[in-house]
Amino acid sequence: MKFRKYLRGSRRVLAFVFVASVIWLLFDIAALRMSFNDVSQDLKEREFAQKQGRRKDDIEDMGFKHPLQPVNVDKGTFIKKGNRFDRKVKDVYRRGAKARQETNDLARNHLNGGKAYKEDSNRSNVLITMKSVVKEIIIIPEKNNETKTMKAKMIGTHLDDDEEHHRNNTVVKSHKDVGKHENLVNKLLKPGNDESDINIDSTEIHSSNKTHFIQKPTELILRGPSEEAAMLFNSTDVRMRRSGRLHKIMALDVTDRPRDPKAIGQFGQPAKVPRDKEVESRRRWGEGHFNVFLSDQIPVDRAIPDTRPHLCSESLVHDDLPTTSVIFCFVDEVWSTLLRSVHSVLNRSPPHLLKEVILVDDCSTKDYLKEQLDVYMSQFSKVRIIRLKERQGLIRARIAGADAATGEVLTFLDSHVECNIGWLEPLLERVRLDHRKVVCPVIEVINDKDMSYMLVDNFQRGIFRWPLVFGWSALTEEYIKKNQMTDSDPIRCPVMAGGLFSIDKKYFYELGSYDPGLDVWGGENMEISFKIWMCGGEIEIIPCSRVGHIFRGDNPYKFPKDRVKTVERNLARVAEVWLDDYKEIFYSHGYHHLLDKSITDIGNLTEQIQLREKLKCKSFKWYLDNVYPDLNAPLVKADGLIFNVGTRKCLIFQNGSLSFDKCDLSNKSQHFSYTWLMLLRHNTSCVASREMHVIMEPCDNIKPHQHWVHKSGGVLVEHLMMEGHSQPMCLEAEVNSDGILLKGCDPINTLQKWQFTHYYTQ
Ligand code: UD2
Ligand code: MN
Repeated sequence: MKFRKYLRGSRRVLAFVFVASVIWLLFDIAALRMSFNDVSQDLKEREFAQKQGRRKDDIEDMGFKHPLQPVNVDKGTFIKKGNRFDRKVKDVYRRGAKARQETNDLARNHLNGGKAYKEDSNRSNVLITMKSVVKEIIIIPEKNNETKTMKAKMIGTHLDDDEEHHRNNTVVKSHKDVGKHENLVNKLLKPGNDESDINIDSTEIHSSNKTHFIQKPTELILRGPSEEAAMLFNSTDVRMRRSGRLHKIMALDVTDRPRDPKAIGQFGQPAKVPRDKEVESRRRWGEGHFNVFLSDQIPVDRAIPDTRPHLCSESLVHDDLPTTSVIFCFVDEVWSTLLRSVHSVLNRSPPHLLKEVILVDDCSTKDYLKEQLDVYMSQFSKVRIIRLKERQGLIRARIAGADAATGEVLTFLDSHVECNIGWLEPLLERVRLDHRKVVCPVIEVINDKDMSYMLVDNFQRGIFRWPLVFGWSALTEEYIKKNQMTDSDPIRCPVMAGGLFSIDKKYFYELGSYDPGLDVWGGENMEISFKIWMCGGEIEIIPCSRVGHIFRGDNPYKFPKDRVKTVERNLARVAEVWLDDYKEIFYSHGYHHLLDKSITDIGNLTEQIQLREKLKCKSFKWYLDNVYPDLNAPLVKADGLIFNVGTRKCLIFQNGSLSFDKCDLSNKSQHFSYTWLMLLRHNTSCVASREMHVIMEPCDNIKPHQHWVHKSGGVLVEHLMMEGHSQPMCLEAEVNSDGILLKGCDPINTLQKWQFTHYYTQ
């Protein structure tokens, strides 16, 4: 009864207000807790991601997955989101009907009397006698289509119906010819069949098991052991090349032996693990963090689809390109992928341009990479192996490789790649044009699971996001249109991926090579990218140059020290040397803990800073404005006046103390900024708490009592909350004295709400 009395009349209203306030307060406390949790959860997640290695973070979560166009060779189409890329396989295995026509002309020339090689007046066609190319013809009757009847695949080339004239000259013409051509192929494939006379469409093509076609260097295919090919080129074409004229990019693809079209993974097709080998294949995954079992089954010199944009095979390069040393650094690389990498360079590079291949063994632990590798590589006079006595990490290993190189241009590659047809000349052409151009091939994807060769989208450039995370992003259509770009034009890149690029050797040393203080792995791509751009160079992706790379989910080698610590230390070195004040953005993205140099030793930076001065490199602001204007990189999070909602006055710092005054944008004493590292800064002084007082003192990023959490959303929106207090403490304006105090946070108190004139981020 008594209780009811209280709930009568105006008391009822009061009681209701009281209960509502209590509930409101409870909600607030819960929300506050949640917002703290948010912050710490966010940090925890970052930490976790770092512990897991940055890769997942970089590639998947941040939308940096390599933009793939998977090619399904069987179906003959590219499949991407609902078959948007309906390109036929003929586009992939592109060698042009014209080129093939010439191959046949050459064959005829040869068989009409040419012996070792034959040159005609306006081009240097070459034929040499080796193993049979025709052995590799396969005929595939096309199902469900009577008129098209069949396709022929010749050394990785699909002959399609739009290439009628070519087909007339070659193997297959129509359905009714199937029998005939099957006989032909059978005849050719018969073991020990050294001589065959084949009659196709009244064109007599004699084929010998010892015959190989070497196409004129401006066009296509060079087949035969690379050393022999090298001799040939040295003897015939170097003369031409030194004359300084132009020629079409050479599409070389040399093999030591005929390629078995049925071999696993041939033509870059996906390979499959047989049922009874699944356990083994799973067991061996860890050796390289990709399908090592399948890699070992795939020929080390397999053919891969020529994925270059159409215009590439027609584009011209200079005859007098500089030579290059190709440098592979590796530690505990899988045998078959290392070999495939080396073979792809030997087989698809014009021999006169390939000065040498340098293998830098970064102190591998695997036995097969010692004597067995020496023996294997001894068959190639161009391959040299350098053994590092101590594990140096890829950065210093690259420097060691560069020091040993004798070519004019250094070409760095990862040790699990496959260089595609015509990959080298387009790179060297750009360096020839300007020795400060640093050029990268398009990095295509060798699938880690089935080892298939996969295309990537066109018009991708290398970029980074905070905190210096590399990724790819497509050029906008607007940009492409404005610059009238075709898919074979070089693409300027703010940063490079890091693994595959060519650089003029002298220029590399002018730039001070890499910062040798960078350890093991990571961050060196940022370092060299900033250095190149800010010190007068350029970075380009060259779409006519394509190299496949196995992207792995994890590093298959050990880090001498902690992986996360190694990478973040490298990044901090880069940020300190190159980012000027923008380094704060880097640190603010989960790397606050690196700021205190007494805890994290990032090493001595004097030489790097001196180098930047010596080279008179431009500022990071210049880089942002000119190279990467689309990056969101405001120097501070917010600035201008700090308006207090409750007093409707602005914070002012004058005569050494903080107070309030009528807001006046023209009054410099009212100008503050809220930095990435959570400081409330006025010139070099910052708002700090001392017990419950608020003072100004010299800014210091590592002092927690200068850190203010200021959010544009959430519960304590517009508050300035002190970081690191057990009880949430906020800045509050004192109405009577125009002073400023530290008080317990109150979400609805407008005296604790502050607004900056400009906000630059969320
Ligand atoms: C990418 C780059 C890689 C490098 C790295 C960041 C591509 C395709 N790859 O990571 O070249 O820039 O980002 O640093 O752009 N290695 C050594 N010693 C070591 C560690 C690695 O020699 O201590 C070798 C390793 O065997 C490999 C190469 O360095 O050939 C690159 O290493 P990765 O393949 O693990 O790097 P990746 O592709 O994940
Ligand atoms: Mn790699």
